[in-house]
Amino acid sequence: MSMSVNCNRGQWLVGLVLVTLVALTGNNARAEDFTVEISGKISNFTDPQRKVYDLTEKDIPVIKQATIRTSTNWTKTETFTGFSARDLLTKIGATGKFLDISCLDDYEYTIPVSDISKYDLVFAYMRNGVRMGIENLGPLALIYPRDQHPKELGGPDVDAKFIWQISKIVVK
Ligand SMILES: Nc1nc2c(c(=O)[nH]1)N[C@H]1C(S)=C(S)[C@@H](COP(=O)(O)O)O[C@H]1N2
Ligand SMILES: [Mo]
Repeated sequence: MSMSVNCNRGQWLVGLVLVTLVALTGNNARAEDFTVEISGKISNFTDPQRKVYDLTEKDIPVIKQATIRTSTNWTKTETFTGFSARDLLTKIGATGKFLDISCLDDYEYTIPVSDISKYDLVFAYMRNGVRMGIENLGPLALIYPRDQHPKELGGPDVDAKFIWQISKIVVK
């Protein structure tokens, strides 16, 4: 009798620990989750009916990862890691000349695709090894290698291209 009581209590505790773990990891995963909708002149779709490629966590192992260590208008020298812009365009089959980029704060900016072939730009989701939440420039920020090309990329016109809180990209 006392055996079965102990056993039940043990099972109950294991159950409680498991439920807590699932709740904790579930919340963490959601806080870091992102979906950036890419549309326009692309030929690979995650949703062929809507003709969009939803860039998500699932693409991290699929698209080449790259790192840029640079200062920005809003940070000291830091390490930004994320999707290689060049490989991203290849994987989605982009054929346009411009990217119209929209942000969660309604900022919009258009960058030429030639910037991506000239400089290895990064759509970063990680800053100094820490995932970028929305409150921390996330979910994605476009990073130029400014410190590596100070003459060409040091001016205020390029500062406007360091686009954070990216939510949508249209290839034109
Ligand atoms: N999401 C988002 N990204 C943005 C902006 C913005 O308002 N929202 N401002 C741009 C501009 S105009 C500049 S100069 C740089 C730096 O902006 P800051 O000087 O306000 O930090 O970020 C760029 N990226
Ligand atoms: Mo700016």
